[in-house]
Amino acid sequence: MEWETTFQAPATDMMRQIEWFGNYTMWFIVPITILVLLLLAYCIVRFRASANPVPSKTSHNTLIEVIWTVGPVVILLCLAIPSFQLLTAQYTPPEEAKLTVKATGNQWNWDYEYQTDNTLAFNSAILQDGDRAKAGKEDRKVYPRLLAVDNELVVPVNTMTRVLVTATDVIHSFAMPSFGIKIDAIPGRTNETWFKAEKEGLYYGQCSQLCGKDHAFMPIAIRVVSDAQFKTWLAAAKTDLPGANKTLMAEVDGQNKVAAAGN
Ligand SMILES: [Cu+2]
Repeated sequence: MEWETTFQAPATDMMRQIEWFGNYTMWFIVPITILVLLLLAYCIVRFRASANPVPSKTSHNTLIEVIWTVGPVVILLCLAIPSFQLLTAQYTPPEEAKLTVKATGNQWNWDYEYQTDNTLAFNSAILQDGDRAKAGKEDRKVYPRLLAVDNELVVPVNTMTRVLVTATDVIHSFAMPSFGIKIDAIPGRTNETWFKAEKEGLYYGQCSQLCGKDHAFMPIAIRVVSDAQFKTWLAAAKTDLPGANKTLMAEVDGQNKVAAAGN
């Protein structure tokens, strides 16, 4: 959507919590900024040289010193407690993962591997404008330039999904804003994160660690579908990935058209 100024709409409970914390923090930031601005303005006007030619020589005031020490401590505690709770929640999956996928960052695309019986692995790279027609991805609202990819990572809705993240060459970062996840992809090391997407749809993220010339051109696209659609896609994708993707796209687009018609 155009002119968006805040976070993308959350698709996981984790992102909802992050959004809440962001808004909560604003209730501290805005009043403090206004207070400091008003104090500054007052001092500039009230104590300017022409209005106040002989400055006060006061250097200590116990009451004010106690207030400006205790006040910030209380404010920091109010921020720290929910912040640490949120951080803990991000590292504590509420349940065992039902699906594990591995995302490997390369200069400048992603490899995805499904850790299921008969592993499925494929590469996901930015969608070139010349390939749109062939891929059936001509609608730029659904498949935006610089965000759309050739092969999306497909996952089932409402399913605890573990993501193992690593890289082959330099440090990349696997980030999906509407899921509230962002984790570095480091060569020789496996990082782990998780998400549980609550809404079907197509979500976009980008590599979020400067990784060279085409850093801006290695988007991440995750397609969240129903359990049945995922099972069908997974079975078909093992032998024919482009075919499986096309079938899934036709089905999902068909659903959207039905929804748009008001059924
Ligand atoms: Cu990268």
